[in-house]
Amino acid sequence: MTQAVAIRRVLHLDMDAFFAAVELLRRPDLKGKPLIIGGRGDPTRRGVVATATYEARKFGVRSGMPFRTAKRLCPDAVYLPTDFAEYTRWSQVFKHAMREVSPLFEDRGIDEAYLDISDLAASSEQIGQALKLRIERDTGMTCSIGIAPNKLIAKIASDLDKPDGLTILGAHDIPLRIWPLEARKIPGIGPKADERLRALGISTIGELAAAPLEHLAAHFGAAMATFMRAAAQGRHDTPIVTQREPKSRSRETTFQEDVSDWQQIARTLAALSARVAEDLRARSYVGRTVGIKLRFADFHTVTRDRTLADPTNDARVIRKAVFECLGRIVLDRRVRLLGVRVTELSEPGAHTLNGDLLR
Ligand code: DCP
Ligand code: CA
Repeated sequence: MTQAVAIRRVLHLDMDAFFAAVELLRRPDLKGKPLIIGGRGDPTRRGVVATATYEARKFGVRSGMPFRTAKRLCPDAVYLPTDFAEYTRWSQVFKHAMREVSPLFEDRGIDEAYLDISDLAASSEQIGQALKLRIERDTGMTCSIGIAPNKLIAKIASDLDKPDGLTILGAHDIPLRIWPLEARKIPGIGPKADERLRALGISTIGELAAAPLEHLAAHFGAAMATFMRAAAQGRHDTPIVTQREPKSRSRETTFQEDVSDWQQIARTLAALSARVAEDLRARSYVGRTVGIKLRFADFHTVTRDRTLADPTNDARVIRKAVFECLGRIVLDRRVRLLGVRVTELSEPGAHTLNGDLLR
């Protein structure tokens, strides 16, 4: 008797030179030029490259590189500052297109996400092509897609034919397409682990797949050894995690006794702002609209909100907006409850973004 084994199809999508591609939407005159995005966009000041166009990458410019080094490698590049609010906005556009393909969507940061397309009727080729077209139509930007039997191989696949790639791999393609790659192409194998693998004579994914488990475990511990070898063999079955984005974060407090002291109201709102900011930072969210809620002793409740130019999780920015909202309420009665809420949240992403973008 044969039993049908459901073959998973996981799609990983990664936008091409994302920050730079967004900048080119409003500066099409810069198309084809080496372009570097980062910090304040001023190469005479200290800064780090967030990303560079493929034209600049030809000179060796890479994400995370100091401006100084980039300038030496590619003296003629054009520099632009990062505009995180704009990247977040476009991030939501391509993710919306993905969610329409399937609700089995996993957000992995500002410019990448997974979809589980196992149960769709269309072929992987059709799904991948249609999604690329839709995103190009909606955003004017290209992306690279990998489709494979699991998340890990799909992510490696999306990187194989960048930019504007579509790479579809079945289990049978793994020996030919994945095994020749360097072991550090496996997400989770960093430069240190890679170096230690090389010391053991293992430099490719194929060599890792064939290494005896005990041998690996002796150097990396059982858990890491098992993960690495299974990943290299194409065995990796973590599911798509479809966490719904929270719509808002808020904190409120009810006084033991109703208050009329303005100082105490201000202090309480400042503390609530700090707690909401901390909560946002802990979850790596930024929010665009800050609001307050104030309930008087007679239960009459008023709210005010203010939308910021840039999404934030900075306590000082939130507190300032909160006080502006407070200024729009007439405090003519005793106050029973105060609340602070930040809405229109977005996720800066799983990437280690350059420090000036976050926090
Ligand atoms: N980023 C950053 N600092 C880094 C790495 C990335 O600020 N050290 C930002 C800028 C990138 C975005 O995150 O545009 C996405 O990162 P990717 O690694 O996916 O790089 P790109 O999208 O720029 O290029 P690629 O075409 O290689 O995906
Ligand atoms: Ca990218």
